[in-house]
Amino acid sequence: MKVDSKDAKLALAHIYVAFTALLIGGLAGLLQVFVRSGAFELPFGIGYYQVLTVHGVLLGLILTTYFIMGFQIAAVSRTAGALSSTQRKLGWIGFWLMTIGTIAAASMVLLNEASVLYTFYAPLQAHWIFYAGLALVVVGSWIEGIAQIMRYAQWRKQNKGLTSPLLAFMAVVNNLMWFVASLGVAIEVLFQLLPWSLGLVDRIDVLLSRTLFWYFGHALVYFWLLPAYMIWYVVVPKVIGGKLFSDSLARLSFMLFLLFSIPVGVHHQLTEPGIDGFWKFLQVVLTFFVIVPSLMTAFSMFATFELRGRELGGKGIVGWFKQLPWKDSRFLVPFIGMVAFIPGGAGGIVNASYQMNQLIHNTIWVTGHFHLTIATAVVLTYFGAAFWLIPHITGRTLTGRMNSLANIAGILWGVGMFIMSGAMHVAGLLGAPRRSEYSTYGGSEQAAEWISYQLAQAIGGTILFISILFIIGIVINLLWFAPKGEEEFPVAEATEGSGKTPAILENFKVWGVILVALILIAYTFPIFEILDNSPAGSKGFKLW
Ligand code: HAS
Repeated sequence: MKVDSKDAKLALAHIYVAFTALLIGGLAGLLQVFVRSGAFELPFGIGYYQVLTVHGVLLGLILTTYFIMGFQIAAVSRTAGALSSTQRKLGWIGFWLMTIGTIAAASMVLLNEASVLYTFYAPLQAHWIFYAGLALVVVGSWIEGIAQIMRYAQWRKQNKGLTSPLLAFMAVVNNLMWFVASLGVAIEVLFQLLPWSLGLVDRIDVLLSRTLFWYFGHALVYFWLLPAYMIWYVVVPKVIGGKLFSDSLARLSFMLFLLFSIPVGVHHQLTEPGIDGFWKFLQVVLTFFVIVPSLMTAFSMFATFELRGRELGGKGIVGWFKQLPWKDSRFLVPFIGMVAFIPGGAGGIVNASYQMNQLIHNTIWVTGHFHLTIATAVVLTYFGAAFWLIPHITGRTLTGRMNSLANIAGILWGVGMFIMSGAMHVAGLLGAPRRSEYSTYGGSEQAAEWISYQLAQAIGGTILFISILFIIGIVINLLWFAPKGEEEFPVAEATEGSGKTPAILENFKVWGVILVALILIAYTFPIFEILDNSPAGSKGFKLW
């Protein structure tokens, strides 16, 4: 079963941009850890926050969005069938809008007109073209999402009464979550940031803009995560020669993400004045609900691995573990990501715990948290998938040599991240701030405690950059030089005993109503109160 060749071209276009973003964004990351160690200064008047913006925007927003769209298009085409010409046209329109937006936003960052980091918090004010560029990226992704949903709807119309292909269903859930979540940032950009940066209004309501951002921002992290979960649930079991533990469990966990990803954004604002403690508490409780589908996923993955390991003759408590295909990079690289997600997720639970958040908020602990989650669990899974997806599309094969290099890259990534992220977590607990350049803070004793950890971050960051060079080398090989051949797009079936999938799990109307109700409950009063107590607002600042 192959991805249609025209759809493959569309997916491949996304892969090019994603891995270009990885190279440039990774280089920016290397420069950052050097600057923060205190042993290096950026040349040619380049600013630390400019480089930090390049890093966050390219890796957090561009690499992810492009990989996700490319992967999901390939996944829908592979499992629900080739896109129609209208659907494919929509895909290309979306791709070009995203690309024009990326070029516009990137130009502003390079011209030092938008060193506002990837969260573009007001009252830091960027050039309006930066905001317009990011808006185009979001609009482009909506159009691409619509194309995928249309293909899924067409499949369901043609196959009435049947359970839809799991991967296509999962892509649809991720797109729906993305639409509802990105409405928040669209409103922030269109009605607040653009008029303010164009000089049409003088001041901005900072709390409102941050609340709209985080309405979007937390779901954004699950928009990154769900494609990794698609690979964990559907691809990895096939790679190890096993089966998906349960189709129903996988669909239920995705629906729970749809419900609970959005009404939880205030857990990023727990220290922010202007939101009543009750609403913070409510959103913290809802945050604990969104942990459940990840625990279900962990359970399902362990079950899949154990069932397969025992099938291969593994005995005892850990005997099955040894039977897994440790030399296959399509398994090992995502697996390293899964392992990293255990401390990464546990750190998230600490962050979400109201009182503990007071200790870690705005410290580099948070940076450590998201380097374990997005920058390890998620991106290692993307890389593991790229190692079969690219050759599947280009009609080439992953050779034994490239497979070994891929394993080395994954292990280097794991080691580099363990050192860098571990140091970030500890330094954060000692009070080291995030989003800050190297500083001795006037020779303060407390700041002196952080320096050794910053050096460790530089060591970890360097190992990570070496891993990026390996990965780029493998991608180049798979794109243009690997031997011609057939590479499988692995899709697992569910185990026989797992039962029929209940139709309710595909009833988007029911889940949609619950989603809207939860959002209204979690956000109506806080937004009303913010508007009601709205201050004069802030002028824009350019502190770089
Ligand atoms: Fe987070 C901040 C809470 C998950 C990303 N998070 C961030 C930021 C980012 C981010 C980018 O409540 C910074 C934003 C900024 O710039 O300010 N996060 C959570 C919680 C979860 C969570 C409760 N985060 C993620 C994921 C991310 C991500 C996923 C990216 C993809 N996060 C927070 C909070 C903050 C925050 C607060 C704000 C902090 C502040 O004050 O600023 C949960 O979803 C985590 C649940 C996950 C688990 C782990 C399950 C484990 C699995 C692996 C199984 C392993 C296997 C392998 C099978 C419970 C599924 C077998 C292994 C063997 C060893 C055999």
